[in-house]
Amino acid sequence: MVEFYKIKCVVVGANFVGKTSLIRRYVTHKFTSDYQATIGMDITVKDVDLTFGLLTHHVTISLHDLAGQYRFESLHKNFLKGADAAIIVVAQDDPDSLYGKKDVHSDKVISITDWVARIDEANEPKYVPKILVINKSDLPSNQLKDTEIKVVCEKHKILGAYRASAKTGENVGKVFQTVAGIPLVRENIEVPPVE
Ligand SMILES: Nc1nc2c(ncn2[C@@H]2O[C@H](COP(=O)(O)OP(=O)(O)O)[C@@H](O)[C@H]2O)c(=O)[nH]1
Ligand SMILES: [Mg+2]
Repeated sequence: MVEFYKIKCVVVGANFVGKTSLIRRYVTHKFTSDYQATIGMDITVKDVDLTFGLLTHHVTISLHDLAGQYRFESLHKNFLKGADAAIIVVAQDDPDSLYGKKDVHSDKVISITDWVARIDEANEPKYVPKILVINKSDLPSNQLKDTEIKVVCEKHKILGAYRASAKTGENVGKVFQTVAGIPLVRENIEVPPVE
């Protein structure tokens, strides 16, 4: 028995944290170190099969990759609208990607708190499940401790947080498998009638 689901998943986070690389790693199993800033947005469609024993669920995820730059902020609301899931990406060697900052080029780095607020605002009253990815786990410099990540996730009701690397592929599959599971849970939850 196969059930089909289609979801929109937005991938957000500061510039240079590895959003495009994570998507590319998951979809093409490749990593390139040439840096290509995303202009506007890219949409990549990926089919994922989730099998629970005898049952297989076929989930089509359209991954929407947004340029993180402040100057594209006017695009954000339309981009975020209709999201069924969100992947928020930070880089372990860049605490600003978690906490936000104004940088030297007066290009604002949006904090996770702000991303969560924007995602929720664009989709209210619908709740959008969110996964945090702490990317670049292959780098020796880790400036984000588990304890501080957990504090942020609890505050924002984030569903899962994975340390991952687009470079080595560590945990990348798990991130997208978790996303693929989101529509299954949402559609199948039923509130029992009050007796
Ligand atoms: N070491 C390391 N570098 C990465 C990783 N992911 C991305 N990068 C590099 O970080 C830079 C920005 O990546 P990109 O995917 O374009 O970031 P985006 O701006 O968030 O889409 C590029 O030079 C990538 O090669 C990773 O997991 N480990
Ligand atoms: Mg990009």
